[in-house]
Amino acid sequence: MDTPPPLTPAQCQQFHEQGFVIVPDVFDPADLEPVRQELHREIAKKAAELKAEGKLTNLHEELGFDQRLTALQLDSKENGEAIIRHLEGLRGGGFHAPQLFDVIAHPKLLAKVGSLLATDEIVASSVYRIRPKIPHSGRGIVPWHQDSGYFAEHCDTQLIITCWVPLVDATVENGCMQILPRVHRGKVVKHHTGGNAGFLVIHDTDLPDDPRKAITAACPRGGVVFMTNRTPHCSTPNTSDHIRWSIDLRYQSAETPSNVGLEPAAHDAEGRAEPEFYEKVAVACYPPEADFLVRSQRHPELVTDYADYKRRRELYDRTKTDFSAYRRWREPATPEPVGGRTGH
Ligand SMILES: O=C(O)CCC(=O)C(=O)O
Repeated sequence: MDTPPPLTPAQCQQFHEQGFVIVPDVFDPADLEPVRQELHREIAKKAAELKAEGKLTNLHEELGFDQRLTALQLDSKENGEAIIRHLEGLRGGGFHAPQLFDVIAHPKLLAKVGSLLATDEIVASSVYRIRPKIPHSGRGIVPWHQDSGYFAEHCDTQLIITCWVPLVDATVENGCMQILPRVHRGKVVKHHTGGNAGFLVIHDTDLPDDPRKAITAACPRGGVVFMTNRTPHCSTPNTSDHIRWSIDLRYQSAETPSNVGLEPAAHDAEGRAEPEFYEKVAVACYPPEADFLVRSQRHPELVTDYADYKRRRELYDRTKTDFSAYRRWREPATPEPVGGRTGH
């Protein structure tokens, strides 16, 4: 295969000046077909499990990738939520199939990310999310935030790139993102806990600019929205008749603090690792989830393959964590969200 092209100088300039760039043709839509099909298979598998447990009767097998979860959710909100939680990629068993890893480590994407980070030493984060935004359902509506709101404070001034990859054409009707441009060089502003669906939220009055200046980040399937970790963004309701599927992936330079190479030596009965592990892992921008090297000129032998990505993700998953993205923003006496779940 030919070496995939980096971003053009004009695209890099837009990213650095405005805090985002939308590139409509990073992938061929066919490159995303395996992950779409695997997600669809996973929905079928989960639905069959729920049926075997007596929790549903209609599997909605006749419906396609952008419809089936809506029907399952309409029949039972509880079942729909259980399937969404299983797919979204959070700690606790989230989706990490080979087809997803193939997107994370895709040479076409890494070529573009490398041009924004100005390096060939690239670390990917396990802080990725898979978002099936169901029509007319509140759950997928993400309030204003900066991704740094969820990372450890010592990484506020680092560059962590979010690559937002739609698996269907993302439009204003199906609830694509809104992005506030040209303010990403400012600080991480105050976030509050208790936003829609448990997300963090920046109140309009704390936004670094008038939200009416937001741009609508429509993006076709095959395209990618690249953003910085301090770019304020949110997403709007899905008023269409189909599911808005997307994946958001995160990358940083290998020079940026990460937990690459760090692993617990042992666990106690509660899943706690040895104290030295927690001391060392605290340097990472998001200590509870495994980072992994996906591209390296200097150490190609250390680039993570699928088996190691899976092993590291599962190992971190089993390791009890002290880090909570919410602690930084919690008003005194606000309880932690149920299960201490974190998510962008
Ligand atoms: O997909 C969405 O609707 C929101 C995505 C988002 O907030 C993120 O990637 O940080």
